[in-house]
Amino acid sequence: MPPPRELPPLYLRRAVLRELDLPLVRPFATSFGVERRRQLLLLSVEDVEGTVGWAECVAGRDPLYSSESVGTAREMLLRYLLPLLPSPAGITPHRFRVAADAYRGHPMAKATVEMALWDLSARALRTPLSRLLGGRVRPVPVGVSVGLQASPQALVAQVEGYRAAGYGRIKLKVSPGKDERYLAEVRKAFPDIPLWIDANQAYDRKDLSRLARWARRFRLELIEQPFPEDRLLWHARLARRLPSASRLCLDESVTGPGRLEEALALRALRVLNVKPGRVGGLGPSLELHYQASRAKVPLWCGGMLETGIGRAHNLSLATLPGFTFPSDLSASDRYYEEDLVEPPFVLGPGSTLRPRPGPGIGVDPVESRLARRTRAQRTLPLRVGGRD
Ligand code: OSB
Ligand code: MG
Repeated sequence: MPPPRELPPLYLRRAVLRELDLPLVRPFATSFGVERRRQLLLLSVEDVEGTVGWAECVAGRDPLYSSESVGTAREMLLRYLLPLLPSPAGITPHRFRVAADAYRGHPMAKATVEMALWDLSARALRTPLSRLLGGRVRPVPVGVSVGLQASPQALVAQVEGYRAAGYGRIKLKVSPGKDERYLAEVRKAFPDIPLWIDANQAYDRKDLSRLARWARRFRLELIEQPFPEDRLLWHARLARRLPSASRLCLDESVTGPGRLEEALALRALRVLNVKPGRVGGLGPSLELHYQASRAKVPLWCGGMLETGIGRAHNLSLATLPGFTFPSDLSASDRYYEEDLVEPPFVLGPGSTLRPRPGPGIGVDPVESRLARRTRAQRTLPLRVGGRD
């Protein structure tokens, strides 16, 4: 890994941690649960010049996708992580990461602070975050992730809607019982679309042969995280059985560079889904990008139903050269009636999303929407005695 680029230290004045509640345009069902609204933590950090950096925490209300939740992240942020910020020598995303490493786990909580510091650093330098990360401002290929539906017909109708809206590849959530018949109907209705599936760990090793069969029968381009997070060997076994046109992709299993090294050694993946909000932030994501690219494993950026703030971060990361597979970064109206940011993200030609050229992530929340959606708010003074 090349040494992290040293960013100028930031001198902070305050942080504001908000808890928001936003209704989704439609329920999002996965093998681990149904989300109807997104409850999220939103963090802003302000430096002594008054520049503000933003980030959102991807933890869900309940610990279903991973062990973290809004509650655990709130506790980590208020009690352990935000208190690391006041520093006489200033703070950078990397310095924060090193300090936060003293605490085990809680990558989503850590990522919230780390990513807000990246946005603030880029804004203070008046440069787009994508540039600061080593990407370039370019349209990013994207697709859409479709939740579990009540019937195969309902799923076909959803896919139809997204295809009409311009999405290229379609990722279907699957879970035991809502799989084969659903896939068969979608493949029949759309013989040629690029089709992915994501199981969020819901299958068992006894399902290995069925999964391999579906890969051929339904011409699946990608199978994401079929087995539990810690079952790298099962993933490696399935990867060996897949036709070359079907790639095994890991999401939850890849918690950081150490786990990726092991997964690569075992050949347990041929594509990597990176979610900066899940792996501890953008610094760790850059390491994963470097490692995967060196191993010739293509990447794409996953999503966690983020608002425009989190999506803008993800989009900045997805401008890096290794992100060649279409990312789970859809337009604002796929998630929310009214996104937090204005203008909303809209799907561009060829199923792409365009990062904003502005400094940092290039978007700000609309004050009135923030006020309307905020359920609780804590302001933390961060000034080091005597400064400012
Ligand atoms: O596994 O990719 C996932 C949403 C919540 C939790 C886990 C996942 C997802 C998605 C949504 O697939 C993708 C998006 O934000 O567009
Ligand atoms: Mg996934």
